[in-house]
Amino acid sequence: VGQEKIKTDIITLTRFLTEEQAKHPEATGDFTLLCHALQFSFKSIAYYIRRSTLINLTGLAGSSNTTGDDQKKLDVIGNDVFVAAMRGSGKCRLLVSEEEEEVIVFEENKHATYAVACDPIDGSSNLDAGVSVGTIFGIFKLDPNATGKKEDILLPGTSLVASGFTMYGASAQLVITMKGGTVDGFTLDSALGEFILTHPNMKVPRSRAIYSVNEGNSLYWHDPVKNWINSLKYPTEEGGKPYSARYIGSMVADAYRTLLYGGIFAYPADKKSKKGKLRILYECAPMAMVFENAGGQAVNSDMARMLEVVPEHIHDRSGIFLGSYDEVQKVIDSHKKAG
Ligand code: AHM
Ligand code: MG
Repeated sequence: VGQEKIKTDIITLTRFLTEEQAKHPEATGDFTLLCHALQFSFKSIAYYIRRSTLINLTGLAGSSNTTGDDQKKLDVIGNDVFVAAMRGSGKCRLLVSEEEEEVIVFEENKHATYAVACDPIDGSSNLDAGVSVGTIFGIFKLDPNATGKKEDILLPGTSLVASGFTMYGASAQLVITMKGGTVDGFTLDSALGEFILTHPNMKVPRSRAIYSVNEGNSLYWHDPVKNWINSLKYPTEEGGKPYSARYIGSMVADAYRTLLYGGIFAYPADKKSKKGKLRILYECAPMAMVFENAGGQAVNSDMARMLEVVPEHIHDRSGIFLGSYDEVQKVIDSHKKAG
């Protein structure tokens, strides 16, 4: 490589966060410190996943989490890493994790003003096969009157100050967005140990003929969902081409592809999973914020804006449709037609 081609002025996540903070004179730096702790947990999880087959981290831990899933050893480790990072940041008051039945209240961080919701390792059914998994996170600024109860975090996605995810794939990709801001993508340079800004200002393509759904559930789908998927597979207009199907079974990986290529990802509520499968606080809402800020849409199975859904319990689930603006609009329109 010629020397002139080597990029020396790179934007690391640390630099990016510092520059973001500088745009907000009122900022205390707490959010930046919280994000530093987050990025450390992503790097650690990436490291353990990469080495899992070598260091006996594949398989079950012999326990199950709150929602009855068998926990993998890596689920437990990912959660422990995350909890420790949030506690150690000093800036996180409350933490909701998919792997923890109750909200964790960090009494030692009494004056911290942030609450975090996370799924430390999402898509863990794919782990032992080396298929991409991810971490999803949402950050809320606590109400000044918050007293550190779980009710303090039963908030709609519109209250998120930041959200995003990291995908542990061929490389680790971090996507982050802040309230009213852009969506920016970083790639972990493992040698440097830094996330490097590689995808500034991401926009989801307006439309794309790709759908991503677990079609094995179609027996249980409600008619509007069946009709919508059929309209993609069997176009009625002259010369219409059917959509392509892509489904990895890791929300983060399916969402990341959808963000880059366009299309739609769906996990609808159905006759078996009446409230859907994915969790509002740490799967649906953070992803919905990413897609809206990237110019896409995200709705629940009632075709309501996902970001406005208020969970009643920390592990509440929802149906979800997210992706390219026009592709989500098609779902909304076909549900309207069904009345
Ligand atoms: P998990 O949090 O237990 O890993 O489950 C969430 C995952 C998502 O990543 C993915 O979109 C979905 O479950 C796949 O579910 P299914 O195997 O039913 O298609
Ligand atoms: Mg999970």
